[in-house]
Amino acid sequence: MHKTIIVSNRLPLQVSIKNDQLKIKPSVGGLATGMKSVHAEGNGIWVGWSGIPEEDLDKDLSEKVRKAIQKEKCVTVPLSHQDIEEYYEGFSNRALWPLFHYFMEYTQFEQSEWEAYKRVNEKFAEVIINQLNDGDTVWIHDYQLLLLPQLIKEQKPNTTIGFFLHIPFPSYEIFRTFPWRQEILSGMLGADLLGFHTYDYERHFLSSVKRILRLEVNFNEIHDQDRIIKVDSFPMGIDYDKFHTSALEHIKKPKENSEIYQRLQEHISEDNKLILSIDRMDYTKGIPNRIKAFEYFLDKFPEFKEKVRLVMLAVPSRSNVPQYQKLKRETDELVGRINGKFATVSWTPIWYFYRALPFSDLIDLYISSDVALITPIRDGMNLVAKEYVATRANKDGVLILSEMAGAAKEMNEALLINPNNYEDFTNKLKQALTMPIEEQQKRMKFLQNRLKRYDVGKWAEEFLKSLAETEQKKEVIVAKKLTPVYEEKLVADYHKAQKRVLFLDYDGTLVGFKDDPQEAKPDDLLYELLDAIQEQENTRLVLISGRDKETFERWFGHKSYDLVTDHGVWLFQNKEWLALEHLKTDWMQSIRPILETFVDRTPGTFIETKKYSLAWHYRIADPELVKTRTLELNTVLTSMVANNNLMVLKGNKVIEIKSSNVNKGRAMSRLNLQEDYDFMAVIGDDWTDEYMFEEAPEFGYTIKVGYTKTKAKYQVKDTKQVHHLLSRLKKNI
Ligand code: GDG
Repeated sequence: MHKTIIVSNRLPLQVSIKNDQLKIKPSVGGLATGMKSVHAEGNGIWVGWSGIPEEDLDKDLSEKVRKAIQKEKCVTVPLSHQDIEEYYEGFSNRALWPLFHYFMEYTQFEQSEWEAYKRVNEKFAEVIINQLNDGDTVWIHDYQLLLLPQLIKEQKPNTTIGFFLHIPFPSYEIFRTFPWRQEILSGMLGADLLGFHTYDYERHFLSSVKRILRLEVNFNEIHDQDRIIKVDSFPMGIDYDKFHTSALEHIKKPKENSEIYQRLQEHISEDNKLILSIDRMDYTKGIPNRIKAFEYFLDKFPEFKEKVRLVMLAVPSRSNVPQYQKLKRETDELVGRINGKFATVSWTPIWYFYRALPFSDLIDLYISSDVALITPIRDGMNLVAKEYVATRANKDGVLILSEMAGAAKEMNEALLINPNNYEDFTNKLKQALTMPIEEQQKRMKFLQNRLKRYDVGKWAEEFLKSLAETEQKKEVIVAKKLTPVYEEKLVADYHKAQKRVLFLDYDGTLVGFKDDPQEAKPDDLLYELLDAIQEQENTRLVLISGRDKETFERWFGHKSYDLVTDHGVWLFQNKEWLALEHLKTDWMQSIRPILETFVDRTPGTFIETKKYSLAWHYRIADPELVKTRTLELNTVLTSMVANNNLMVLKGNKVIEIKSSNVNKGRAMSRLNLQEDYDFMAVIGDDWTDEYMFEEAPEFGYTIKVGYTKTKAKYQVKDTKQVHHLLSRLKKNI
């Protein structure tokens, strides 16, 4: 039975050892809840670090921990103190975390930490590969493991791999500053499905893939050689029922022995309002900003003094990292200053807790607060905002939420603010504190319905469903692949045929793409290969290309293969050029100046002037800009091409304008009709070759280079595979 392996930096367990006594408790985080059913299903396992460095365990204890963890269907990745310091606190939290949250000034790029990051990702890969069987699915979580998808894919190409990023993916302008940007992207692309919280993160990721790796992106699919990688957004939800039910229970039967509860009760009355904020103590959460904005609020609207209180829970986090220590000091000082400034004998404006609270206290905080103030500077999603909504049993309460949290994208009924705009901040806080109950309930109802529907279980289910669909896509590609069986048949048919013909496109088929088209000239190996085929009896070799006749004459004029150039205008046979088509070229005078304006406005593009066509090449231009420009060019050209009997052809990173009467398919059928062949192969890589695939007779082998959509019967990966195939045709092997 196939299993799902969940992978995250930390296991969903709290492992502690006191006086050699081992204690294991399941942790209750959002991810653990969401994955609960996936983890519990069949023989599913969870791979991650236990939280205890290897040096802190002797051999016996280490074995005990391993076994106890195994009972929970978990497998630990052993990490040392040095691993944690360099890979987790170092690279993950001092380089990736600040950069991905747009805190560029906090980033530290250390080569040794990058090495540790690679080393630990490899450790994870090793553990996972030991657990993997054919047909298993792996779902990897978060920024500590960005290289892991590729590490697994390389060793186990048939594994279905999903990856979910819990933090934002920054815009290209930020991501491009990252020293190891290429490696990180390639690492992630080992996955078959990449999930993000919001469409914006997905968009930023695709933009970096296009610009940095220069891969083809079709809507939300990335084409990387023989693979299609899907990218999508899946906004993570919460365990709605758990929060909602706990809230109902607490309201019905308050836990009176809770200190928090007692203190909250002292404050609650008709006139007094509680404002709540809960975050990890992290600079992305906007804690100092929030305190300063609260100070501004009390100055601006003094009528709220002694009437409101901000209850601020900051949970200790990453306290070994200097920026977090600085943030803690700053927060302590700010709270002290503001409480000192406003406090009266009976009132302190801010209640500040720097600690983690038990779940039950968390619920008391949620249910007792009139307003939740969730104002991160940057946040992947923010689950606290969702949890507050879920606990509002009477549908009252107001959520103030920063636009910079991923959650804002699906929580429009909250009061959304820009955390840097203090005016907006204070006005919305006043609006929240004075909002009529009917409006509170109306907004809350909408929010609750959505969160209930798309809860964390649904989130996991949707992700896995989409991941399984990538499997079906793979099968479609596999169906057309020129597998060894088809290859054998082709080679055998070729060798037993009496009369054979090969139509080979040039760029992208026999040679790879170069930034400058003139650099793609044939080398000795290619000549030898083509000569060896041509020299065989009863074999006709035709190179058929969109290239101009002058270039092909220079490159192949001394050879005896047939050449078809300019998409089918000219034929070179027996050392002579024959015009297959008679075409007008006067249209070029009006189209060329248009293309020139596009070259001027699109750096990295150029025009190739052929005898019968004009080509606008954009191989090294910015892919996003090119996308807009090609749309624009198409619109500009539409009316002109219709009047002149022209057509616009979109090739591989080129747009070509030429007579609509001419195409490779038409040329091919003209040549072919003259004789009786019993073997035919047509190989090409782009759109212009589709005409040949369409024209080819049923018995012909039509082969597309690359795995994008095609009418060809078979597909091969790249020019290397074409060379391999051709080399098998030159002699019977
Ligand atoms: C990352 C991304 C993304 C907090 N204090 C206590 C406590 N909590 C629980 C909350 C909530 C969780 O911790 C915090 O989740 P967030 O989503 O708010 O933030 P991050 O920890 O930064 O999480 C974030 C998330 O991943 C999921 O993808 O939303 O953007 O940064 O569940 O309830 N729980 C208890 N005591 C506390 O004192 N028991």
